[in-house]
Amino acid sequence: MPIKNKTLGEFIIENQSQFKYSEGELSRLINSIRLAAKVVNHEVNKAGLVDILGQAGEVNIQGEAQQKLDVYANEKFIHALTRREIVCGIASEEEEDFIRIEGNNNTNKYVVLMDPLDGSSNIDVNVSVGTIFSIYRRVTPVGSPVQLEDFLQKGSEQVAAGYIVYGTSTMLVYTTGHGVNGFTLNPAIGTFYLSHPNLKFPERGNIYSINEGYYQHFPQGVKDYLKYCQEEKEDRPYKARYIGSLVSDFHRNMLKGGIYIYPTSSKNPQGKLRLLYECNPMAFLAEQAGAKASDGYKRIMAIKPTALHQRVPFFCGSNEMVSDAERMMAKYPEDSKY
Ligand code: P6P
Repeated sequence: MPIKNKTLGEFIIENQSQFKYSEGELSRLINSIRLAAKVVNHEVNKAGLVDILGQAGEVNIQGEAQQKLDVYANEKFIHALTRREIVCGIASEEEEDFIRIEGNNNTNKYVVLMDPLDGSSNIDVNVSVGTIFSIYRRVTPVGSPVQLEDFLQKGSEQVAAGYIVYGTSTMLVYTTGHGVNGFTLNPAIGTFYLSHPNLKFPERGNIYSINEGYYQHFPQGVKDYLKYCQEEKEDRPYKARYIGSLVSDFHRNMLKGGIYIYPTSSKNPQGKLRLLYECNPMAFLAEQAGAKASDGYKRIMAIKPTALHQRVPFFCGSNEMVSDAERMMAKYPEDSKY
């Protein structure tokens, strides 16, 4: 008889045998992310009191230095990941270079890449934000200091990935390569409960998410796709929904069906989103939920990274919708200007 309202902890233990490496390690990894998520969630939820508590850089009424929330989130996730003797290196959107964790004689086997607080500019206007994480096994010899190549692995090599969305409720959604499951935090007791088992993107939806303010700067293939979305046909026009927070747009599109696009433009010649800690983890989740993620031409998780903070164009969501967009992009050479 399945446990009613299974907790994240029970779910991890129940499923850790699926994890092809040492069973306990994944549990400790996900548990450290769970802990940091609760700490950050508490701070994000009181951000609205910042005028009382003090702006970033000031001293708040408790006499503590008020930090920018993305700096705060970065520190909390690094601390939680460092304590558990499993991670040998961390790369973060907030850190120029990767961080070596050399405890345990460099015998820790995992690297974590993260965007600790994506969409943080939404905080000031009380709109949801998220944390995105991506987990790999190191490829350099255990026992030696972690190297850049441990981080520059294709997305297809990820062993786990997920996000926390700090929205009307706080959810942790993750995959270890055996489907996608969503857990909702009960803030009263600080416990995540399995609320969305085995999440799947609908094959097609009627929502498209893109910043149309840059329309004039988009490649012609994107302009063609937007016109396709907006024309009067049997299932169109689609609805435009763009929150300005990748995690929130992705989460809604996964539940309802939809496509998220952040293309190249004359303003962002490589696109805006980062391959390693935004696109790859969201692409892993998308594929595990039966959907698709590409740069408009090729699978995101097949791209060989060349730099920690490299950017790529990102088309992600319901299979048939991403395929429609790719069909229009294919009419123009990949390096065609806007
Ligand atoms: P723009 C947030 O900064 C982010 O990385 C994503 O979460 C979001 O979808 C996108 O950038 C918003 O960017 O240029 O539309 O404001």
